[in-house]
Amino acid sequence: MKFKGSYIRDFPDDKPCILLTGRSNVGKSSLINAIANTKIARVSKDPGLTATLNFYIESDIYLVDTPGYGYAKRSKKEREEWAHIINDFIENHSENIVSVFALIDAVVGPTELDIMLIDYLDSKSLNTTIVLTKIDKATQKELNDSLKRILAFNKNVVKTSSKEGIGIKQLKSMIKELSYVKKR
Ligand SMILES: Nc1nc2c(ncn2[C@@H]2O[C@H](COP(=O)(O)OP(=O)(O)OP(=O)(O)O)[C@@H](O)[C@H]2O)c(=O)[nH]1
Ligand SMILES: [Mg+2]
Repeated sequence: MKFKGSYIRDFPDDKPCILLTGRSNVGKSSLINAIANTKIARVSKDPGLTATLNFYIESDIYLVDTPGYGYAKRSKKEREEWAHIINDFIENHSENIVSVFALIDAVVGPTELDIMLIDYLDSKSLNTTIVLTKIDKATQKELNDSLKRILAFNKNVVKTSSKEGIGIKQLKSMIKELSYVKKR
């Protein structure tokens, strides 16, 4: 996997892409690193690190790291900017988005904003997979609760830990499959 840049111009219109979405701190950038098996995305324990789209290419498909949402300390302006960045990309590139990996923290479970986002993705008829993150950190009860609440979305769920490399192989084979899909 290679980093291609942070601007729309770094994304060729004819390529398929997978969007990674989720709350600040859910582990989007860490997941990119786990898939790449190297530290190409910046990771931080402080939420709100990734502030732009970041494009990565992996076997002819782009993975798009997005800024996280739901960070309480963000200003209204920053929140609006987030919505603008995401909306803009989805509106203009919906044909290229072959899938969305919607990350949900296994410890926290789906939040109100996660639910709103998934509803929005559904309204755009985007193919969404729920990626449960940080399962190494969740107790059995937390994991079961999160899974139970996610069931209602009726989506494919992949349980992962970037830290322990759980579920990464499965995601990689999904990405490979999706790279054969040229456009929606
Ligand atoms: N235990 C554990 N910690 C993780 C895992 N994945 C990520 N983290 C930690 O969670 C924190 C946030 O990770 P990031 O990958 O930066 O999260 P992000 O979703 O990219 O955050 P923003 O860029 O702010 O939206 C870091 O301290 C990571 O080390 C995991 O699988 N297990
Ligand atoms: Mg990030």
